Amino acid sequence: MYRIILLLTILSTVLISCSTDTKKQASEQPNILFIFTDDHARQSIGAYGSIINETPNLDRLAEGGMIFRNAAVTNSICGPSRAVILTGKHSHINGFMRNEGKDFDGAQQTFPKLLQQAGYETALFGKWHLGSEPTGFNDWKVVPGQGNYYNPNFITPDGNEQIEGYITDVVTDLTIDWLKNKRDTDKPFMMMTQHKAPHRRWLPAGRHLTMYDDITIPEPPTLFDDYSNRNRGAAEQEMEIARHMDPYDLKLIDDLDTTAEYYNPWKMGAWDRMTEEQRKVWDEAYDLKNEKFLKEQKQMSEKEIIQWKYQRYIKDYLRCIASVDENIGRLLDYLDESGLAENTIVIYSSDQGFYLGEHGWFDKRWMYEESLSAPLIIKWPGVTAPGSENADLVQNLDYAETFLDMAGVDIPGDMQGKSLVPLLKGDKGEFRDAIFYHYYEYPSWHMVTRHFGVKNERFKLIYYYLNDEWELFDLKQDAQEMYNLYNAPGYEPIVSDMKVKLKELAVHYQDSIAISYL
Ligand code: SGN
Ligand code: CA
Repeated sequence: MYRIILLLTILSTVLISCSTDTKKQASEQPNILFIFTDDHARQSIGAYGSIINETPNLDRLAEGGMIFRNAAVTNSICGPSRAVILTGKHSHINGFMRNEGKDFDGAQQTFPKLLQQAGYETALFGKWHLGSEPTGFNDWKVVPGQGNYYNPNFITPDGNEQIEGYITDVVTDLTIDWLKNKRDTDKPFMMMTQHKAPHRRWLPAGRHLTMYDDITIPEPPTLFDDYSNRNRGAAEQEMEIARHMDPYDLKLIDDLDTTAEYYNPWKMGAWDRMTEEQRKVWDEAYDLKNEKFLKEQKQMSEKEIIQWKYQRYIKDYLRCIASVDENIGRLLDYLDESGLAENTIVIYSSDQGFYLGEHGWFDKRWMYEESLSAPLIIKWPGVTAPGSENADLVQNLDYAETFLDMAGVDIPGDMQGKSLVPLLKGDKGEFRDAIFYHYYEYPSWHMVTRHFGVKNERFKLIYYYLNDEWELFDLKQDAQEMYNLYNAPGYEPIVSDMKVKLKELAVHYQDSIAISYL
């Protein structure tokens, strides 16, 4: 009898200590689910005040956590944004300054590696776009380059594979399958679910192809911008809905002229990869709409044609967002059903913002608000007040530090951002008085000239160094950034203060190119 009691005592002590251990781990090392899209503009998220679509699942995430109203990137382009996130360092330090160029150096310090060392299991599925293979992940499957919307190919540690389906669904399936069946349940996880959608050429899923058919989406007030009062690069870019969209963007692909400059068999690939069934659904959705336009366009004014292109573009873009939002719902449901939700931090962001017709544009790259901004929503159960908001000047430079801090891991001194954890806990002190930005990819796609700049809570100063032109915007008076105040009388003290701040930040972040111009 005594022995049995002893055994029971030992057993219960073990059980109690076991469960305290689990609790300790649970509270100290939460799971992290990072859901990341490609080119998702905040203007198309309900919680950010969208007037053009609804995103019930992103809104649900925001209602459960904190929405950042002033999150920005440091270099508004895909690969570079991803490299900044992985390293917590500006592009000139992590070495990945532009999409086109040398591969990401995967041997360097990244937050997934540091999380692994701290006991996390790490996984990444979807778009990667850094040239070299992922490092620091226990499991990964990434699309080559930009990837394909339909029946995508994946590069995996065990070779290549093609998965039938629509990419946003496939990437979510891979995520759920890993969480459910593959992960080591003794370890906390860091999961990076990285969608291709809504990247150009905005190919929606079959089930969304006729969504919005019967409505007209409101146009942004600057759709017909004439680029006066701005640096000359604003008029010289190649990202206008009016002039730079080709038949692939507009889904007018049936009668392509194979001798035209835009003709590109690689781009046909997007359509050729569809199964017969997928193609049938596609054709049924677009054929009649296209026929109508092709017939009517001869009678349409130039303005009406731009308006038609805008509607075609924005509807396809929003249909891609519909797939993203649905799949976020699936993931959140899975976390709820599996009991993981309670101890899983969910983050939603995108590699940069995007133009949804503002200034007549699509694409990104500029330090102007639409492309500088990124959505950032974080739900941390038990820590972040549900439905809370933050307006601090945060950047994607801060994500690595934040993830490490969430996991209780020391932030290396050479990372350049700051943890957002105090903000998530409700700290209201000043976080940062200004942010620094530098875009390099020129000449290249869309011809946005190189620039760097500084933004504080009211003003933005940008220097286009190849053209030696400056811009100053007062975001309070001119949220659309239509009037360059750089030479306006009365603004001299602001220009000079902003230049001081710009130099201070260039020095602080050790940006030798920027320093050489200041
Ligand atoms: C592709 C797109 C461009 C886009 C870049 C960079 N062309 O080259 O429109 O700016 O990607 O985008 S496409 O014909 O392939 O659609 S990024 O998000 O990867 O930086
Ligand atoms: Ca992108």
